[in-house]
Amino acid sequence: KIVQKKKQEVAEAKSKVSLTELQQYPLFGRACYSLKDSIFHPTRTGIIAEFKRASPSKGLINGTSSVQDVVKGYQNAGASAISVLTDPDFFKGSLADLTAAREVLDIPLLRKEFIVDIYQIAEAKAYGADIILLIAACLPHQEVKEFSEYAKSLGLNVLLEVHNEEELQANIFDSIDAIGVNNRNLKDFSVSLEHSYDLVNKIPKRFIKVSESGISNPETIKDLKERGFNSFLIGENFMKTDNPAQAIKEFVT
Ligand code: IGP
Repeated sequence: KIVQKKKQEVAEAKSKVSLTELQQYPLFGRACYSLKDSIFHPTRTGIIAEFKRASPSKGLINGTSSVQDVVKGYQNAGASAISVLTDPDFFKGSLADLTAAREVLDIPLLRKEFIVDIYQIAEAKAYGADIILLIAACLPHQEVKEFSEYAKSLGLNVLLEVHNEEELQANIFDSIDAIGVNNRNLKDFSVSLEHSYDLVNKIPKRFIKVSESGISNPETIKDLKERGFNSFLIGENFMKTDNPAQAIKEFVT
């Protein structure tokens, strides 16, 4: 359902700005930061901190914080990367948020989006992203391969999101940098860290391992690290407070 809606959104966007035109945007030519270097950077935490105003499961999470203040705070607290939702309907995000974040960051930036077309990958680059997300549940594996190869050709880092072993095994490609295990079930929104525990040892060694969603205390990170995760994608836990920048600071100290 979401895939059909996104395909329609892409068709509209393409009719306004062609792929060739996107390639002329100033940010399209920039060199991306390496996700791996930032995850393993000695003074950073491995956290990918997310700017998330709303979600389908929670509705409005934070309607007041400014994107630039929040992501700067995340970076100052030692985040290894920043995730910005660009979906307007379910998450109240935009490509303008992505570019605003880019302007104040010097760590990798993820365009968090349901990607169903190459065009959105070019858009990610043109609006300042360093990383794209590909969701295995939304894409046939041939497209995961094709899309990730295209992203690599633009110098982007690729994060593949999986929920189970079948999705993982079907989508192991050289063009993927990181594998994220989503602890949230996209059908009923229930969250369980068991997804991460089950899959971590099935992810081949060369991938950065990311545990995504439902992380709300530092002990969980310690536990996930001991089990082999390198990175932790956290949104709501910070965004639900009045001051997400302060919340991450307290979380990491
Ligand atoms: C963040 P949380 O529970 O910390 O807010 O989760 C992130 O993992 C979540 O926003 C997410 C997501 C997604 C959102 C993971 N995969 C795919 C939209 C689409």
